[in-house]
Amino acid sequence: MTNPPFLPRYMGIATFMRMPVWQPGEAADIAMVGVPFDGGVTNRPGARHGPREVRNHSSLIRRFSQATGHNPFEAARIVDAGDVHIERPYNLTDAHGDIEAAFHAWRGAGLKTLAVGGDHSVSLPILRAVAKDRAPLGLVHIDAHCDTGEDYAGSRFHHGAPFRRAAEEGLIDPKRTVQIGIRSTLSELDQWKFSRTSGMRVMMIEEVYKRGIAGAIAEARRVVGDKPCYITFDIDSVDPAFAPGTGTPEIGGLTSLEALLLVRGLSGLNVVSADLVEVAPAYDPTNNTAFLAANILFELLCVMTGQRPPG
Ligand SMILES: [Mn+2]
Repeated sequence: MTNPPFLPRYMGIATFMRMPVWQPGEAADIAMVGVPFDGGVTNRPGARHGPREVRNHSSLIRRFSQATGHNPFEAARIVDAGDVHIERPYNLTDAHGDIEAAFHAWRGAGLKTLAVGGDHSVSLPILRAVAKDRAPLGLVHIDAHCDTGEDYAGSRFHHGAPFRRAAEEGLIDPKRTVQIGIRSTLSELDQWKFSRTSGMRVMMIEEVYKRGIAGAIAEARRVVGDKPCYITFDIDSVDPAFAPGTGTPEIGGLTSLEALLLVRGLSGLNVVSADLVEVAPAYDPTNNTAFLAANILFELLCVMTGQRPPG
């Protein structure tokens, strides 16, 4: 077996962060997993191709955070546990069932998961598994959209409503949910009414701009507190100048640096698992979106492996 850190980064099979492929029964702490499903999109498809492209670009990630000195690969046993095998991709709720079952199995094996989507609808079946027996979880949700919408085209389940469903099912605590980076035009002025009426803390991009990243971090930490929480990062929170490879881009978003700093600032929270979603590589011939996603995943790994909050 080659030693990935010393193998040239363009060589070898492109697992997430060049970590070993996990086999059931092996001891590990954090499984990076792919969720190649985009049957829940309301507009442009393509996020099913996210995991493979992010795996490719994650080979560029090195071991240490230069900012904090943290090495997540030393702090925890991190593996690539492969993709959810979605046996029934043509039916949305069946596919969600396949996703949920896979995350139950990973959790049953004692693994925290860092999942790569897939459209944002996949966060709901993930939360069903991750929150089981310890619900409700707090939620840090970084996104251009609140994703707490009404039914769409006759479906309760789509990528614009997972956190409404998650709150209704008692998986997340709306009072310990913060949504950061929200912007864009709307179909209806009160499209995210559920966020407001359920008590979620919605931080629009204008507020992030006014507070600055440090202020946004402080507010997110206040809302979520010390109890167990989940982090979900939608790549469309970042401006399409940096991350055009996504199904529902919105201008006026975070810079790539702001996104890295924001995630890094969550260090010390009690994070049980996390995901990054909505990378649709076909819309970005530069592949910078997947490369950014890989770097955000590195920051999430640092947060999940006991990185001390930067001072
Ligand atoms: Mn989203």
